[in-house]
Amino acid sequence: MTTTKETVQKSVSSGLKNVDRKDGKLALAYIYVAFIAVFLGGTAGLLQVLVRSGAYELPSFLNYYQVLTVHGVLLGLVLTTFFILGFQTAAVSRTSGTFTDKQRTIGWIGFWVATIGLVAAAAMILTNEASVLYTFYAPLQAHVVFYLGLAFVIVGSWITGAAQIMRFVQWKKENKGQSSPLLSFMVVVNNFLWYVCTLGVAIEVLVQLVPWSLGLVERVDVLLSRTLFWYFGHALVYFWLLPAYMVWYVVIPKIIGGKIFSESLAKLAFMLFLILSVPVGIHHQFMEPGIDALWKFIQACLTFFVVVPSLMTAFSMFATFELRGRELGGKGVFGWFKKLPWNDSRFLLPFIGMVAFIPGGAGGIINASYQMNELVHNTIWVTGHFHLTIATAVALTYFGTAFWLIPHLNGRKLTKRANSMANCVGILWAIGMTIMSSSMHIAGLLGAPRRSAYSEYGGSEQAAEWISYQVAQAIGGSILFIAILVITGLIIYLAFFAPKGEQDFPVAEVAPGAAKVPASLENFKLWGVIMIAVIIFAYTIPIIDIINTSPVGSKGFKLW
Ligand code: HAS
Ligand code: CU
Repeated sequence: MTTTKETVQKSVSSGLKNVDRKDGKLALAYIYVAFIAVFLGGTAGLLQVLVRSGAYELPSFLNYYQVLTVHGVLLGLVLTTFFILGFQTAAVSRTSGTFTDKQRTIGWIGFWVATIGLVAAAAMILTNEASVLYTFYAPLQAHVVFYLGLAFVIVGSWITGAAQIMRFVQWKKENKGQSSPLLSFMVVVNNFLWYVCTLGVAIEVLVQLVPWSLGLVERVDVLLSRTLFWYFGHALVYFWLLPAYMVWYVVIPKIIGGKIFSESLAKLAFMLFLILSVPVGIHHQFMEPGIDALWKFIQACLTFFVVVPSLMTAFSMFATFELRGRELGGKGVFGWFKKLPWNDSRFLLPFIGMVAFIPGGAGGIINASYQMNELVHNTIWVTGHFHLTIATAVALTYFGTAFWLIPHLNGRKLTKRANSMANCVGILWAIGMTIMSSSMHIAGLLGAPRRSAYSEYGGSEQAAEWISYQVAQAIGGSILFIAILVITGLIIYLAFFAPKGEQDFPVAEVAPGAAKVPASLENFKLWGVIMIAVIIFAYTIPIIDIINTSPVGSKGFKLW
């Protein structure tokens, strides 16, 4: 077992250290499932844009909302959760050291629990028993096996997450008084965030939806279920984002030959996400009656606070790029820009993601601006927003990471040609998403609804305005589908056919002369207490109100 203090420390500081093969297998299992989801979910996406262009009709055995459920569940829930658990396992093993056999076994138990859950939920969607979209809002009612399947995915993620935390705690014990390895620290923050936010959806599913779909109770409190969902749902988007930030903060500086701008800033940003990601969920419910305007306003303000750690991240990234570019002789205000390694897919894909996150984040701020939300809520503008954030900033970072991480874990190499193909993915994605997401934003402002199949609304003039944008969406979406095919080919190549070799797992060092990280930033108890306090503040009164004032509840509906 390689868990002595010396080996652990070597693993933290050395440049080229392989993740242990056995840990790698667990990470790969998760990552492969994630990419099966990419292929199937991407195919569903293609069908959707074609339907909405008005030029294509689905075969009679498929309905639009079933396809949309496949798309949202596979890409929004499965790709993300499975990739994150795989990446985080590798990241902890790389920076805290190899897992013990016991920790690894726990990791595998989590994988199987999650995978069994996934298969059960997928079977329900495919048999058209659960066309309830990825947010499974009541009163749409799915088969109970769908809800239980999702619950298993979450429990599985808790178990594997626990193994990652155990490895980190072991490192802490063996290295008392030292500041913890940044990447592992970030993983642990993300897992804590996940534990606290998934409690909301677990209560929704187990206490409300399961008994209701079994027929044990007739009615469900819809507003309560949606509030519990969004207590989880907004933090969910940061659970997706933080692994991308891990790559931006820790991996990218190494790839460009630079250093981490500030470890303290990075740790502070993550702790701010920990305390602010959950108590903002009501910004998804501004338009819902039954929640007092004061609490909507308070959570709108908290949402503006949670923008701050992203602004800190933007600042830190610009600083990293500029410092490195100048070191290489870049002159003038933007001279450094030319010095970045544009041919390296490990850099290019996450970088395109960062660029997309600028309008994506700005759109988020518009959404969060209470009154402006009236204009965009439930329009396809919101779909445009999250295709820039999750489906570009985050997804392209995941893809660019998988292309070096898979060969790192299975002892192969990202060859020059595979690297060029990966760059093609980045460029196709940038073009396809610019076309698709821009037209979604514009059509949304013109009133086009989201989550709706093709309709001319009885020849309405307003609906006629949307058609050209829907055609543009189909063009953008088709380009994205070509990218998905290239991605699938690349993943198969890297998994089974790429030449054997050593592929680095880049982990940057901190800039020399940096001040020691303040101990308070490592104090999980302190930040945990603040987190719980803010959540209790933001949610207690709204939830009591909802429970006290809700009408009798709703029966289940199956509208598909
Ligand atoms: Fe959002 C709806 C508000 C971020 C995902 N969001 C959604 C939905 C999803 C989603 C999936 O307030 C739909 C849910 C559903 O199905 O109903 N969102 C925000 C805000 C932020 C935000 C304030 N969202 C995200 C992220 C997501 C995501 C991240 C996924 C990963 N969102 C909302 C609201 C709604 C919403 C409302 C409800 C709408 C409704 O009515 O239904 C913020 O976190 C954004 C902060 C980000 C920034 C950008 C920082 C920029 C960086 C890049 C730097 C670039 C560099 C490169 C260095 C301030 C870090 C520079 C190089 C150059 C060359 C320029
Ligand atoms: Cu949100």
